[in-house]
Amino acid sequence: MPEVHYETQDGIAVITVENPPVNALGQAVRAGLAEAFDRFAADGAAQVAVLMGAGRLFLGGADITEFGKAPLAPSLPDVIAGIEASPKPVLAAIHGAALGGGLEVALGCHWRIAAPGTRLGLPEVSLGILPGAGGTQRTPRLIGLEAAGRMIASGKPIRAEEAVESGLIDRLAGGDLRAAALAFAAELKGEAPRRTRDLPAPQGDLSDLRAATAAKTPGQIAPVTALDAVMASTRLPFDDGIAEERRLFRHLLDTPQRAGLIHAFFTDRAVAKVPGLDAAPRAIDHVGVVGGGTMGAGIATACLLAGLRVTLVERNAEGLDRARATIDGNLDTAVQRGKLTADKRAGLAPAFATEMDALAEADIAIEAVFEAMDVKREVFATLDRVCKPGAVLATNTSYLDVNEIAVATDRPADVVGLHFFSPAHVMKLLEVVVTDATAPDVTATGFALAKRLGKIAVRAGVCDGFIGNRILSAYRAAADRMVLDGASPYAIDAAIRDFGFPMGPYQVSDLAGLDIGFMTRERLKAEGAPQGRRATFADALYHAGRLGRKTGKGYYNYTADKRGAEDPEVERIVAESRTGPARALDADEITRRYMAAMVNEAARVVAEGIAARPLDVDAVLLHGYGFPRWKGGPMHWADAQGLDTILADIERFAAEEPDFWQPAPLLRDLAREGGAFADLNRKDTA
Ligand code: 3H9
Repeated sequence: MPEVHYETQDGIAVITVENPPVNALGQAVRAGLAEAFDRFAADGAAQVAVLMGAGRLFLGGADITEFGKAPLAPSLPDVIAGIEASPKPVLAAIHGAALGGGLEVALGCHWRIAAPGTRLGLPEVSLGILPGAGGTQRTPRLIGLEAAGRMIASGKPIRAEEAVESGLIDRLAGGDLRAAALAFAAELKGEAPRRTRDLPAPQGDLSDLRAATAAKTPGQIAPVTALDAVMASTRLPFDDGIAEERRLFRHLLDTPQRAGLIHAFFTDRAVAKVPGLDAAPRAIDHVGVVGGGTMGAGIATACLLAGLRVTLVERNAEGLDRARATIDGNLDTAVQRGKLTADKRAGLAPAFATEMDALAEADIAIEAVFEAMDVKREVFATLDRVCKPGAVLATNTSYLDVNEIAVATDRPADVVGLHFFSPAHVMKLLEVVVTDATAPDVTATGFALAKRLGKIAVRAGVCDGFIGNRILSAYRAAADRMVLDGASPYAIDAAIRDFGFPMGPYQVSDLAGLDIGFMTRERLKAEGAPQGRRATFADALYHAGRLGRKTGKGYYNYTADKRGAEDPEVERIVAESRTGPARALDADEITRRYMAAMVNEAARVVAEGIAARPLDVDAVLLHGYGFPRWKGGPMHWADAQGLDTILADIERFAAEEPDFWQPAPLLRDLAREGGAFADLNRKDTA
């Protein structure tokens, strides 16, 4: 049960919020705070109050699980107004983090002291809302309009060291925070409260920041609306500014973007809780990487950045030189981007070897060699021979059958797929591909490694493409069909960007290289996979040497414009590859087809157990494929549209091309029962 403790010491009331894990400001905490400050007002023995958080941080903000439900009194703005109105001084003593409503509580206190390294921030826009408990009015009064605007529109926390310079906090605590706070409070005895609301209204204008924010966060409502609330502080008296903030906050609370972003927040945390998996991970300290191409070097970089010991094996000295150069480049870029200090960078390097025996003591070996089954099987047979008992043997394949790779060893229970996304030291997603034989503690080790690397791991079953690439190939096939039917690739890219993806599918092709898609089509043909209508225009571009960015031309022409210009030559090649008359498809129709294909295949992936829950699909598309976070992922988005709407679309498309557009049974059943994908998340995580 959440508790707000009250104790007095030497004329100082110490009020401590204890609501693990993050001291969220749910109804019980708000009521407890109001009661504690009433008690302080009436307590003749207490001249000053110190407000603290128990556990690892001060206050983590409003209780996000209450959003979307009926509001419960007392409201956070009222509780904060009560604290600020206290006739006796109140000091916030902050450690760990003060976020969102947590920082707003601190701003309602009269003074603030923080432990070094504490993070202070107003991250509400990342949840689709704005600081709704006075943050947009008090922050600019304390630190100025521009600094407050930047902090609120970005949602990024700042460190206490920076906060003390800007005036957001008054002091850094040396040593023990409680002792430092009590000493500060003793100085404040008899002082008149210093209320943020009484500071002069800030002056200035945020039009430039608003324009820059709108350009940086296209499609999102919260960041610019938050700036509108901050601007209100310049023209309205404090109480009217608070009322305006409240109005805008309530408006955002009701938007689908808020629902999508909060779904994404909880999804990021829920994916690690794999239903039925409770094994402890194996210890990982020493990582072996086999293969030093872009992928292997990226994996090695990610492990080095996480402080792991790395040994990288390549076939020969040239291979090692290439790997070394790539890793050096990755680390140098990390320094340039401020992600790594030059000092730390100097100590980071893998051990290099040309013999697999060098992996004898590795706790995990991650293979990232050429994507061919015979090559992989040979590597795994060798790993089986050289690696110590208990080592995890992982493959980074993006589509090959991991079951088949596993049986190249005499220890298939130790084999798992770890599908990194390129660049592996940057991309957040890791698919942990579990075979028929993978031991639970090996799966758990994949998740533990991901956490260590700062990545989001998602459990996936074995199939061609696992979760992400399998769904990608379905929506990409829908896009290709639209091109064959009459849509221009540029119109498709534009519609998909408008939906919120950073790039359309043909821009992605240009980035990846058209040879990749061509090779996949050839492979599937050789494997006898059902072909359907082939993207003949993509073959024609490939044969014309238009392989994408790397050759200067693909779907777009990069020779004059680095961002890529539309090219009439491509329109001609596409038109020539059509077998029937071109028909018009508008942006709405394009988006409907693209999304229906994505959701339909995702439903199959869930029904087959390739993804354990719909939320696992959402996490994969959000972190690996650029799905707009404020739409929550394809399954959340589909629920928000109504599954009956998606089903009706698929049935309409099926009337034209039944081979391709068969409704997934899970989608059809849920739509007919009036159910939602979210119901399956709840059932499996209960
Ligand atoms: C706000 O304040 C609005 C106001 O302006 C206006 C109000 C009127 N509520 O992340 P972790 C759960 S908006 C409920 O793994 P960490 C989380 O789901 C809020 N639950 O820990 C997880 O649950 P589980 C502004 C929350 O140490 C568990 O706590 N605040 C909340 O890696 C542990 O979380 C924010 O946006 C919450 N506010 O990181 C801060 N926060 O164990 C959001 C967490 O069942 N929170 N949970 O999976 C964070 O950024 C991180 O949780 C934090 C700790 C940095 C605090």
